[in-house]
Amino acid sequence: MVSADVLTIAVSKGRIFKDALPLLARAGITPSDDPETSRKLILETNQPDVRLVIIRAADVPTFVEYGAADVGIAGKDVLMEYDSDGLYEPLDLKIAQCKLMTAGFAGKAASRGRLRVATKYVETTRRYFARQGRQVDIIKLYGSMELAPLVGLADVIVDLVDTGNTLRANGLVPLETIAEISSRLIVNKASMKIKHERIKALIDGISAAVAAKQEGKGV
Ligand code: PRT
Ligand code: MG
Repeated sequence: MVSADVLTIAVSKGRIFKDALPLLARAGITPSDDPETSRKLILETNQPDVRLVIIRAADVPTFVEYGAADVGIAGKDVLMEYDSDGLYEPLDLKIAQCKLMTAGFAGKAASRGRLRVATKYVETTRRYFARQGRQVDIIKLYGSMELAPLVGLADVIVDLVDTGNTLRANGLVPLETIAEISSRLIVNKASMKIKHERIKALIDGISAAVAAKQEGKGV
């Protein structure tokens, strides 16, 4: 449960952690260990009352909604799929940016039957095609989505695309953009009330860091 004196921040290692680190640093928070080399799942920070919990990207909204963490950093792709109104999403961190897209073979005629779509984003994919009134069969995969069209498992995939290199390497092309993705700061609703001052200060600090970085980029 939410502890009254400690602020717990949930974050996944990998690309989100790497990009979030400088933002947290500018907000005054420096972890004591590197999660890429440490096996610790709870990292202390330079602030005695702030700690990080290191979890799988897709688990971040769950930890925050249930109050196991006060705050979290999660990709919009994960939040769309989690689809809960039990969280606040006060800030776009503009990190780990990419697009959620459909992809498949270039110029391939639509198959006669229902389109078969392989993805790990089942709910988001279902909503996207339903909104367009297109009937599809969705095949849930946990990874290596690009393989599905190559071996005849699906006609198209729905996956994240950044440079497009992964698609290209597998002879696929990006087709339709479903959503622009970046990582968001999310906050537990009870924590937002109980720890309002501290969370407000954290949001302001990180928000200033995001703005400074965007200015540095000339955005
Ligand atoms: O790795 P793990 O199974 O633990 O979980 P995860 O794959 O969800 O975590 P991670 O760290 O790989 O991704 C975390 C978050 O990073 C995602 O939820 C997105 O919000 C964000 N992100 C940003 C990306 C990418 N860009 C991205 N390019 N996540 C994944 N990719 C993958 C994509 O799935 C594809 O395989 O990179 C490949 C495409 O990249 P390009 O450059 O070849 O187009
Ligand atoms: Mg991954």
